[in-house]
Amino acid sequence: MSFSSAFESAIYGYFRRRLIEDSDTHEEFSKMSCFKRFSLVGLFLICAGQAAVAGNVADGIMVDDPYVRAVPPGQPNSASFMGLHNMGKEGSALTAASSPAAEVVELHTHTMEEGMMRMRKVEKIDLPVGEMVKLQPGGLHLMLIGLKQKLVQDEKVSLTLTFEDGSSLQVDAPVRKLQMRMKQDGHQRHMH
Ligand SMILES: [Cu+2]
Repeated sequence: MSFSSAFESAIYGYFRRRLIEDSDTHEEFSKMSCFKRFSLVGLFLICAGQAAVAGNVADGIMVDDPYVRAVPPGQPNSASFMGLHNMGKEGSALTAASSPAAEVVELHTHTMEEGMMRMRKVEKIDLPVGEMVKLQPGGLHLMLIGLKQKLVQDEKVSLTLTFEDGSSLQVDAPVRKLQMRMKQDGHQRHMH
């Protein structure tokens, strides 16, 4: 039995009891119960519909090609990249991330300061509705600080992404060697 039919029979049962108690005529009962049943079931469906539309941010986020950069053993930090496609109804933002593989995961971006690329922590990464935001080397990334395990190539690292509304999403990101060559006179540690 579906929820709505259970709901309907509960309402029907209520009005049957009313009929017995009030000794109304059968005709009056039928008219009233039909009308009330219709409006109450209708109200229930409207509420259910709104809940489905509102949903939560995590349900509308599609994660594209997540990965974690492989780093030599002993290196304390790494970074993770992915595309975040907001397919929901409203704009939102990524506000936090965590992983069992690192002490802390921060949201970072890169900025050019005095001709040098530097990375900087950001409070959130905006996710405009309908857009794909790319976390990629040299740009936005998730910074894995204080690695707690070896990052073995092709093994998966679990990441939890938390959005502005508090909803969260779990992502399994494989460890991959970075193909890009961005090493320049000693600044390579800023490059992810
Ligand atoms: Cu960083």
